Amino acid sequence: MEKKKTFYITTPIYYPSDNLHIGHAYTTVAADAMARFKKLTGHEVWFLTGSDEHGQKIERSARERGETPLEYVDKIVAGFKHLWSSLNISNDDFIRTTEERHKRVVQKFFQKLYDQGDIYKANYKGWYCTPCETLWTEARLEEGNCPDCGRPVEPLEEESYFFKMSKYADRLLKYIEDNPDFIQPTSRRNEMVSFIKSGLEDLCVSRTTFDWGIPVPFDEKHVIYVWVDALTNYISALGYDEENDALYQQFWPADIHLVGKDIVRFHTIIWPILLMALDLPLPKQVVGHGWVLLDSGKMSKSKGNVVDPLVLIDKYGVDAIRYYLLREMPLGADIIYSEEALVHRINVDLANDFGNLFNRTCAMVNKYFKGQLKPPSDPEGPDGELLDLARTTPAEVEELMERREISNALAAIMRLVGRANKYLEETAPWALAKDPEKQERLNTVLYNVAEVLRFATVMVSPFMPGLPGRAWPLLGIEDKPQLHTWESLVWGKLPGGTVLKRGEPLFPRIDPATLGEE
Ligand code: ME8
Repeated sequence: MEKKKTFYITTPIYYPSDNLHIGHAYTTVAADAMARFKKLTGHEVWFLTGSDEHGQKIERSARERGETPLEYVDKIVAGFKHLWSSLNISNDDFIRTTEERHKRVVQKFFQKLYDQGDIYKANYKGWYCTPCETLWTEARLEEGNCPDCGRPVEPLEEESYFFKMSKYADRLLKYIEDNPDFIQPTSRRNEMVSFIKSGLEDLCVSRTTFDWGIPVPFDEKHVIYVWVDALTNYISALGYDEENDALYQQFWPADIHLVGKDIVRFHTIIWPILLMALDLPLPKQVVGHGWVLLDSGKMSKSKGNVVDPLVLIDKYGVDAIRYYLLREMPLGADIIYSEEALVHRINVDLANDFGNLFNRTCAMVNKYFKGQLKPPSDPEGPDGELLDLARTTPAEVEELMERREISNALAAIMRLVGRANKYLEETAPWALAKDPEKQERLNTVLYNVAEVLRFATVMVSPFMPGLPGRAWPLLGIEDKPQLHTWESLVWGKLPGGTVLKRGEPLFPRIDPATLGEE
């Protein structure tokens, strides 16, 4: 048997300093859609997410609440896991940086860099942004504040270990030039290239003024810098440098690190250089997506404007929320979240277009043929255009997903759904039904639309994984898994004799007047 191609995708490991909001949910849902899509199209997939539990920020938050850091993060991490299961996330593993399996790998990693002379001790004098967990030299500050988030920084002077990052700058630049897909989208790549060209400083990789972290193995009064600790999760979770490293052997290098644009720099400069220093393969691609913003700017607990995904799931259903996020966010761009836009998207695409195509089709097949379709006759009239679109859409979706354009991939699927709705208007089965001589034509028209619904359901399944379970019974093929696969998207596989059922609407229309009601 041919060996399946592998696909390893990761999300950032989130800080358990607070509960997650709709922005974090976007990253994980997008990674999940990519993972599921690759699985559907025949890959061996490993999908990793987790929590980044060390560092000064977490230690402070725990102290403010009178808890130990571990007591504090345990509760929040349980919330992360609950959110991911509520969002139907199919991760294969969840790594916590407080786990022994992670700490061991980080310490060995650090020790190797030290042993080969890439880490040295010096005095650090600079500035620290605690929310970003980032050290800055005076020259990089913008008006005295953190150049990333604009918040105030704190002076820092301590004895630290440094990693010789500057030594590898030219090699990294060459790698980025030789691998134009390494940083996506291109706008992010350009930013990173100019950041490197402006000069890389050596990286301060240990701290002594707090102790919530992984100890430096050869000097225990230092803890390892939280970003070095965190980035290593992508290989520690695979068992790199451990006795059982089968997952590492199978899945590294990662195909995609999906991250928000705020942390592209860590993933495309610090992380590849750390790997390069140890002669390890670099991730194939880092995709930096945009932000989910609110009218009032970025979501933050202190502004009290955080959108809780669990509330939305309760209200609108998980598939609708996933669809909204994935359809709305073009690769690399920001979106402004509003509940009005969410409801509008659900009503237009899912209730009026997709759900309605199901309702109309199942209702007509039941009314005219007591539910049972027969094999179609030869195509005529507008059939050709519909069939052509159905035949070409899967390849188009695959190509768009390869370009990481999730929103466009969904738009392509919805174009087929929209075309089928238009086809019903053009062929007017309700008029054909009145003519006893047109019964064969009526069957063909309804068969074609039912087959489009099968195609569309298979194609949207990675994005709305809850949908197929509700849709297959309506199409009468819940017990025919061979018709749910990507390979089954060959026109005409829906068997004649299939019995379609009527059911509850898949996506009930939401009355915009109910907006804001809990
Ligand atoms: O940065 N819109 O964790 P974090 C879209 N622990 N995405 C958003 C968002 C928004 N408004 N807000 C957050 C960390 N995100 C580190 C990562 S990885 C080795 C360590 C998403 O909890 C986005 O993906 O601050 C961003 O990169 C991530 O959450 C940051 O999560």
